[in-house]
Amino acid sequence: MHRLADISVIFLLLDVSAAFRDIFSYTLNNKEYVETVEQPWFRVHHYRHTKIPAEQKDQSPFGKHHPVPDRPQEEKPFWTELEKRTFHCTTRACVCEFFGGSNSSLALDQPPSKNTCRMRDGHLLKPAIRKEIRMMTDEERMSVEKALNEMKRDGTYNRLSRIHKYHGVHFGPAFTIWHREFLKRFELTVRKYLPYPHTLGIPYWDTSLDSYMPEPKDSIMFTSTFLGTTNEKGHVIAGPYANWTTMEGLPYITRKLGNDPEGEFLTPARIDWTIAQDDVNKVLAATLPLSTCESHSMDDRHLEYSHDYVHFFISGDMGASWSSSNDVIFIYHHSMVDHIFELWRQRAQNRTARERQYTESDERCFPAWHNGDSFMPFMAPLRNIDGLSNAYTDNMYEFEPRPTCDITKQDCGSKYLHCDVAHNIEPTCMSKIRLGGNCTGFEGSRVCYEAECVQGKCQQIAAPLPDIPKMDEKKQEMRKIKISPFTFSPKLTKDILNM
Ligand SMILES: [Cu+2]
Repeated sequence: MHRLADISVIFLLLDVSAAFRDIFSYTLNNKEYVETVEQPWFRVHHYRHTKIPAEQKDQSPFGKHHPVPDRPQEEKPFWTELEKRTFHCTTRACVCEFFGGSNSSLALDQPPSKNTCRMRDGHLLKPAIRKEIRMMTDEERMSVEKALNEMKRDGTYNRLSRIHKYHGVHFGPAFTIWHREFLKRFELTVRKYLPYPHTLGIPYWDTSLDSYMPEPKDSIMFTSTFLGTTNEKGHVIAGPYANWTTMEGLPYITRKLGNDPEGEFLTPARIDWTIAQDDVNKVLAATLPLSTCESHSMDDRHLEYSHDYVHFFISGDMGASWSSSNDVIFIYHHSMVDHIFELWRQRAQNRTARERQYTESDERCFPAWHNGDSFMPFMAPLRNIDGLSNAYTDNMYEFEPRPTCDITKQDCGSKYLHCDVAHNIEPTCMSKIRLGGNCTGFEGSRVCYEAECVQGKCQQIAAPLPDIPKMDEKKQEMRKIKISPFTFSPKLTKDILNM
């Protein structure tokens, strides 16, 4: 007889306070058994994703393309005439008119050597560089913040955000590429507001750097230096995006960090899982299939689900697709999603496959607007399949690598990041923790930003920390370091798992 036949009850418990640990409880022969499994994927429990009953097709998000506007308002045109002429472009020569530059020919299919656009000041338009937000210099980050604020003030930010509000594509294979194209357009706009010459693109926020600190909401990201702070109602009232108006006419954006029990950041394990996939359907996945769909798995680690969990963690405006683009986090987060998508493309596909491989149309699995040959909602004349073009990252933008560190170079290249050598097999970059934040398990390390980790809390330091040595001095010092400043302790590892 099969062993499981004796089991009267099986249930899965995930103790929310025990991150990265699943607890399975079994009743066998009237006795209780508990199995604890440590896993790298999730730190909170997620309800299983389920298929939509086929008969509910038209009432469900499967069959409804547009999220219901919460407050229909007077509609201004979404795109300007200039944007309509240039925003489909995926070469710099083609998009040149948007920047008021000039080139020898405006033909769409320029070879790379002719993919030029000379700006009025004589500089050539270069591809935008997308950097992890903590890897930018303060000056670079502040210039992007300034550009975004100008866009917010003159209404451009909210005008573009409305395109996502009403036309954003989710729950299926076109999710990644629709957002890729939307971000490309948003980035072109940001670049116009940035002073020339520059190559800055929209930053990406790699939330896996914040994923395994004791309290992710204590990250340096949630201070006025980066994303800003909120009041007790969740309104963003300090930092670069304080008192931003919303598309719905509110005078502030809202975040409720950690309120949604399903919310969590990306984890390195789930990012690597996506990059390791060889089946296109595991990345361009049918994430909300009908019950009649048999060919698609609904693995909780799918990129779109992982992306959802970040929205849920921030909550407030970010918690719903009709309001998420109110918050600048939407842009930074989707830039990271696009980065993961590109890392997968580069690893799993050659140039030809990148432009051709797309999930096969199947109306039992996803609606027609996800099909490869369908127009991208609100971004015609582009079709979904055009979103797979190599031209995006050949011509328009590129990503700087995610921060890393190793045992010989325990430095992630940013004063806002910490190289953790104690809690992982490999040294890993993580975000620094803000003053007053929970740093349990990191005592003795430099995980606190301009503070010291004492008894599990980032506390004000009596004397300022010495200045970060300049590069040459730093290299010399590295040679002197023989042992890690933070010794591995199994007990500390256990503590952090228990938080
Ligand atoms: Cu979206």
